[in-house]
Amino acid sequence: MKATVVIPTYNERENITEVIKKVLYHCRKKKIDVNILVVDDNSPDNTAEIVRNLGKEDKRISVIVRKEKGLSGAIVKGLDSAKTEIVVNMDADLSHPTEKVPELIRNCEEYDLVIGSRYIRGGEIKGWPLKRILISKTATLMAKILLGVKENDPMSGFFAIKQSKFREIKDKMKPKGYKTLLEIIVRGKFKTKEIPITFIDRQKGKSKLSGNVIKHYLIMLKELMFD
Ligand SMILES: Nc1nc2c(ncn2[C@@H]2O[C@H](COP(=O)(O)OP(=O)(O)OP(=O)(O)O)[C@@H](O)[C@H]2O)c(=O)[nH]1
Ligand SMILES: [Mg+2]
Repeated sequence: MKATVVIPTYNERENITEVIKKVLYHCRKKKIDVNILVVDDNSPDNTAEIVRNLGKEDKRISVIVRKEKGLSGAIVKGLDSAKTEIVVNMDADLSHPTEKVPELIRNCEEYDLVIGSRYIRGGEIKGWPLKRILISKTATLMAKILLGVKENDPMSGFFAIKQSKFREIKDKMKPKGYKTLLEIIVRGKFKTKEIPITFIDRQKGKSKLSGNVIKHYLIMLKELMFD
């Protein structure tokens, strides 16, 4: 069983080695042959250099460095560049449980899209202030009502997808897109499964969230509604 784990990064020097080691460990335990593909947007903190050095010792680890900046573009690049049919996307900051990677991959044999979900029974968020949880839940509810999304956590950054399915919609993805999974769900209408995860707030490194997230989200909702 083969898969690629894409990890988009911007200034994740403090997290990247640990997240890679943990993913490799859990996949080995479950007998999954996994490659790690980091997509770094030329981070000034040398994240890419760290990954390149890891890759010298372990051929499963590689890095793409982009000149552009933007999370969605980086994810699209990673999903498209992987050399396996099953591709996982996850954050570098250890917010997503690395031990769930094998379960996402296994389920992706049957389903086109498998979401690591905070908002189904058994899922939870640790460390977010109430305000942030409420904003996230409101955004999710709006996607359900306005876009007819059935999934409970369409804003998750942790999911597995079949590359062949992703490629069907790749050209429609907005390069400046904001919530990549939501865009994939709306454009793809794939056979989807959600698996509960515990999301833990970032412990190391700085948040990349800009002050304009809510505004950007509303613009994106409008675009997807009238697309
Ligand atoms: N390549 C690339 N990666 C990015 C960019 N922005 C964020 N990332 C990465 O995308 C993942 C999610 O970003 P985070 O900053 O953790 O976003 P968040 O989880 O909403 O916010 P935090 O509370 O800071 O954790 C992390 O692995 C980041 O390093 C970007 O512009 N380009
Ligand atoms: Mg994060």
